[in-house]
Amino acid sequence: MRKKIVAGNWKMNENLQEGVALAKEINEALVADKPNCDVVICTPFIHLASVANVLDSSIVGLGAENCADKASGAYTGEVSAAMVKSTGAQYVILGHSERREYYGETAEILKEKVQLALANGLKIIFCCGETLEEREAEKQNEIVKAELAGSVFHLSAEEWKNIILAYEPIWAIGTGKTATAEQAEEMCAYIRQIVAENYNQEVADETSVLYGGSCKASNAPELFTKPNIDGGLIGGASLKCADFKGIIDAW
Ligand code: 3PY
Repeated sequence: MRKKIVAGNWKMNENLQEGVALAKEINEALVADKPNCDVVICTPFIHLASVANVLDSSIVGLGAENCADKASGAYTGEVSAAMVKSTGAQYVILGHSERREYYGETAEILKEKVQLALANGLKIIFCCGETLEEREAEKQNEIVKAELAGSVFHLSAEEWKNIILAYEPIWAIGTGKTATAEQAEEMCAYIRQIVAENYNQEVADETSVLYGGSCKASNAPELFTKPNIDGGLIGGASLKCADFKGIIDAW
């Protein structure tokens, strides 16, 4: 059975002390009340090593929000997949629309990042999703398929075991607008279908497909009843322990 996952994406929030305190609070809440799903928190690079020290890794996984498309060398300001791994993190988010839009990350760049993350033993939460204009033009399936084909569909079935997909419609990120549970389910089902076409049905059935984009405790229960939605990638609502726990408790 594929994994149910709730993953937090802190984005560029929380200084080091605040981040460690939040991670401790989440860890304590989940040690006291064990989740029915895998839980991961993805933090800015500077938090990773300190947060790794306060998490019980059997209950809360840890991830970065990005990694470099180069292995090492003269790339001022970059953080490699190997460096991420050395902090104790097990996951990395790649392909978030904010990285694609604000930092020019193309399918080719993401493909390099995917290879390096896998080579360094990281699991990847790979994001895809369409803009409002693309949805209005009914191009959402085409866009999502191209994003996956451009960066991850070349992977072997063995490598694919380390891929978690996250469908994040761009029009629902940070806007307070959520896709309806039906819209989210429709796309997550389509994603599973194209994974089956590219690999096979068994691989597709084992792939966790998350929904992201203004997912919160109030809408998670409905989203999580949908057969093709295996959890959430959570932005703002992962920054408060009670809100994040409310989503985890929806499983
Ligand atoms: C959001 O919920 O806004 C996200 O972008 C999660 O990655």
